[in-house]
Amino acid sequence: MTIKTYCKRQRNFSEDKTNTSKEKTILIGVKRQTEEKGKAEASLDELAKLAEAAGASVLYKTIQEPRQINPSLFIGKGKLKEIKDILHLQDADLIVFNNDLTSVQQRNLEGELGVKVIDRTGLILDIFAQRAKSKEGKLQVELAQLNYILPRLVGKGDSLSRLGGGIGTRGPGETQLEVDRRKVRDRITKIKKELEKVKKVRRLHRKRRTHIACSTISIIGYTNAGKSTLLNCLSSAGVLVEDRLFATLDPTIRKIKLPNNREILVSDTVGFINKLPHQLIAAFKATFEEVNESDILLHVIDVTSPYVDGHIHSVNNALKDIGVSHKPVIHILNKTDKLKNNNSVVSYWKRLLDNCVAISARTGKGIDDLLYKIEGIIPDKQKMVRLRFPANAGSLISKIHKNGRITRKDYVGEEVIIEAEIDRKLARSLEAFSF
Ligand SMILES: Nc1nc2c(ncn2[C@@H]2O[C@H](COP(=O)(O)OP(=O)(O)OP(=O)(O)O)[C@@H](O)[C@H]2O)c(=O)[nH]1
Ligand SMILES: [Mg+2]
Repeated sequence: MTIKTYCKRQRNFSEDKTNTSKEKTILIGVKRQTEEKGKAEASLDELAKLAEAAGASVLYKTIQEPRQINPSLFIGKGKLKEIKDILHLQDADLIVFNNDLTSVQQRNLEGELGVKVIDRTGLILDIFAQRAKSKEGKLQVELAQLNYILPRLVGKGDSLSRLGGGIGTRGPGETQLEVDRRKVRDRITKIKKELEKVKKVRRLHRKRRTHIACSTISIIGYTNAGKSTLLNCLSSAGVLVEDRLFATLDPTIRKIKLPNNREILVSDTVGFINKLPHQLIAAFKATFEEVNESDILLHVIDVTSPYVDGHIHSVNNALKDIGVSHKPVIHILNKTDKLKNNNSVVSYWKRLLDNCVAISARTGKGIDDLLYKIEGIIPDKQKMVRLRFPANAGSLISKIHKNGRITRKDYVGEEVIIEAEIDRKLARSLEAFSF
């Protein structure tokens, strides 16, 4: 596939969606013999939700269990015929595989079936491309897409280019391929540089936040679990909530007050999903840095889903991938308003998971319990202090202004009395002035 054909495919896909004519889609899952049937079906149901989130309408779903994977087509001849028969009856525009395809398999399948074929990763990248709004989000998605297409840019020069060119490697085909590859690599380098700049700004913001000694927590969890609804419930943030996979791409940060009046920062994050493309995890590293810097993680779980187990497992794996599995976690069993037999499901999960709170982010039930739980766990980085300074200690006073929250400032004779909430470290350095 060349860049031109890739871009054209993406353009066509997006244009179809803006015309509101949904792409009619067939989904194919290939089940390994060791995989449970229920799991493979659940994964295909999830692929259907992903396809819908991308703007497609699903006509047909099928699972194949081959004894051996056919390297050139991925599926067997029998399944290929079944798909051809369906295509004969139904006018589908797109076939989505639940498994990763090589570019050769993708091309061969398109040749055999005469319709566009994409894989799960390509589909998820498309959703992210549609949803990215901020400059950083767009750059991250583009980076992931370029890393996805780079090994897919194939042609006659594919193996020859690795040998360094020379006799037998020249010709218009290879030259175009090399140009394409170079363009992609150049763009990747440029995006990485731009992301580095954005990262610096982020770091500065974060430094300011840590300076003002505010603890931070991140809301994480499987896509559609109710993370943004929870942030809205805690802070009236007005974050977009949708019954769609991957509604949130750009992290939102809001300040909230705990029952003891302490202020903390809470951030919403992009959701996880089973088989989240590694290109996306790599590209969204900067976003996940927020999670890395958090004092606590709030793991939101849609306790009404039939796949709670798998979702928790995927999230825990993703947390390991981004290196934050050592952080304290509060497990939040969400959407309890939907449970008919509330107690048994909730108590089942409470037995299995540590630090559990049952809530409904929609109705607000259980939110107080959650706030008390956060209060009990979050490290106390701040301290209330009472200080007396000589009038000429202006630089120390401005340090408190910058890094803390002053609640009282009085001039008494030649002295200044200050009451403030400041970082414990700063409090220690000012101990000589306390009274
Ligand atoms: N009944 C019920 N529905 C909820 C609750 N919390 C969230 N929802 C619904 O679940 C859907 C997804 O909610 P979001 O808050 O967008 O979920 P999210 O985890 O932010 O999803 P992504 O950003 O896509 O990863 C929406 O339709 C919400 O209205 C709840 O407590 N009860
Ligand atoms: Mg969200």
